[in-house]
Amino acid sequence: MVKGVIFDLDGVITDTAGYHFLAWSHLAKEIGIEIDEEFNEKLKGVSRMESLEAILKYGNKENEFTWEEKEALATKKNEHYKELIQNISKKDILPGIEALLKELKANNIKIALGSASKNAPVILKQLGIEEYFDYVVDANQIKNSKPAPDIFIDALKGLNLKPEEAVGVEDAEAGIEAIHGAGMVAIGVGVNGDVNVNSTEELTYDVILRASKVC
Ligand code: B16
Ligand code: MG
Repeated sequence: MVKGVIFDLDGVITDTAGYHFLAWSHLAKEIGIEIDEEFNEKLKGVSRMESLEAILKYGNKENEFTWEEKEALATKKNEHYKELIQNISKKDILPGIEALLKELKANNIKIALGSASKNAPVILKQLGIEEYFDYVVDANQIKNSKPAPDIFIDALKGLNLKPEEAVGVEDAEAGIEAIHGAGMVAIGVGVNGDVNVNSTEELTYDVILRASKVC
């Protein structure tokens, strides 16, 4: 029987991918690189610095910047991103998610957040759903980002659960790999996991129970 669910943030709880894309494409343009939405798919679930490295590689500019310059570029992107997300609120919670969080709570299922975003705590607060979460881990606390399993391993520890007692929910390939690396069953939202849904609207308590039977 499932005792806990570990949720990804961007693309599962709320959709900030569009804001990440706006901020990255603006920065990339400044250094002479054009990125499109198709390329942006590759950045989902990937850490800030690794996203920048991927963009530089895509534009054949991976050897043009020092580490300090790269840090400055990443900070600039994040400042722009923070401006873009400052008006995020309850209306931006993806369909079905708050009802699911309520149902999980009512059934005594523990809930954690495992996000590669250093902005995750601020976003959760803006969405007004922090009280549902028994444990929150993001890239501020964990060195190795997805697809490394570290974030999900830490979330399991935080919930005091074994891998076979929890399921992970992700919208990115890197995240599914991280959930599997932590030894858990993965539910894919628009991405291939062990149990799949097309959108968060389909992510019901029944789907969680179905996934837990795969455990
Ligand atoms: P930040 P998730 C990930 O969040 C995003 O999917 C990814 O596009 C982003 O680059 C990463 O967070 C880092 O975000 O710059 O805010 O630290 O999907 O793991 O919740
Ligand atoms: Mg995501």
